[in-house]
Amino acid sequence: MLTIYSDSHRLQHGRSELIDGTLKPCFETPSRADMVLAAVRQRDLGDVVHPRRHGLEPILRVHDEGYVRFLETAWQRWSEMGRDYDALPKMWQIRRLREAVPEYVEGQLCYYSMDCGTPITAGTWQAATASVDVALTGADRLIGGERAAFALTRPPGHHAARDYCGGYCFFNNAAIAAQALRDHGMHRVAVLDVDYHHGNGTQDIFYHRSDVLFLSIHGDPRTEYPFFLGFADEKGDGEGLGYNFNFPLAAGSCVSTWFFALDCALEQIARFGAEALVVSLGVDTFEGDPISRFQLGTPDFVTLGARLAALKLPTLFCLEGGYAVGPIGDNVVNVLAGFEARS
Ligand code: OKP
Ligand code: ZN
Repeated sequence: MLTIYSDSHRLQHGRSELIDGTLKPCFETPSRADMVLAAVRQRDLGDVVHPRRHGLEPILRVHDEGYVRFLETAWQRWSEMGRDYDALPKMWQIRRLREAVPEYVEGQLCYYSMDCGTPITAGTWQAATASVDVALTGADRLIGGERAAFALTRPPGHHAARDYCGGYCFFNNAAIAAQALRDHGMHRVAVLDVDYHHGNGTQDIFYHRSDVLFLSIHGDPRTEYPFFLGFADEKGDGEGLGYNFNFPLAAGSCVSTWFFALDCALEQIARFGAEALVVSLGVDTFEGDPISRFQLGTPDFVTLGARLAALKLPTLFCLEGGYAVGPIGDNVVNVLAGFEARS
């Protein structure tokens, strides 16, 4: 399988994250992508190519223009004020506060962020746009007739909604790629999110649409991040009613429970008549993940890949989470190798 990769991911390197009451080094690090790339090479998954630039147009197909312009200018405006540290919001536009977009950069940072764990740095814009290009170059391959491609996207994307960042995500790589597939003649596209955390951003983007089916298997938001979305009764709205499926599972759920949910999701994808599949591939479902609580073992990821291959669809994998840095490469490549073995 072809891998698309860009070194620009390295430009996103947040300093710290608030964990258990103290600032700790960010879980979402450049070493994650390095480890995945190393495993791709070591296990001979296939060629590794650089992305082609696609510009802002495909991004603006799913993201709000004000939000995109904010991200483009945020670091410049933030550092002009003499700040040399990561831009993180300290307040949110919660109930009964003004809804207008603030003018000042710090107010905008609060307005366009979902949490305080998604640092904007000097290199964020470059890294995030390169990550989108990685996903779009993968989508190009599918449009060109290839069976599958692996977009080694970092920073990840699935928590980024139409007009906010969060959960280490700025642009929704998988959603932008799914939209590109639609725009290039694929009539029905399914996005399956297997990351431990609910793909609130992707759900937000496609919630009112029937041409893109969204499905997510994740830790129950009653106890897990992102808390405010990802419940089973969210089924889509308007035209999109019946085209959104959430499979929240209790934190600590066992492997067979997880695979049962996967089977339910795959059945819906087949019923939908998808012409292409985008997989938001987070491997933080791994038993050793430091911030998640499912129990998949490294060999289980081979099974996941094989089950996905059984759909017989052109498939684009976009990397999302996975924070057990040592095993992340094997876990990701196991999915891709399991897929290839059954293709
Ligand atoms: C991003 B992705 C843990 C804090 C977790 C945010 C998690 C973002 C996950 N104590 N904070 O879906 O893997
Ligand atoms: Zn996750």
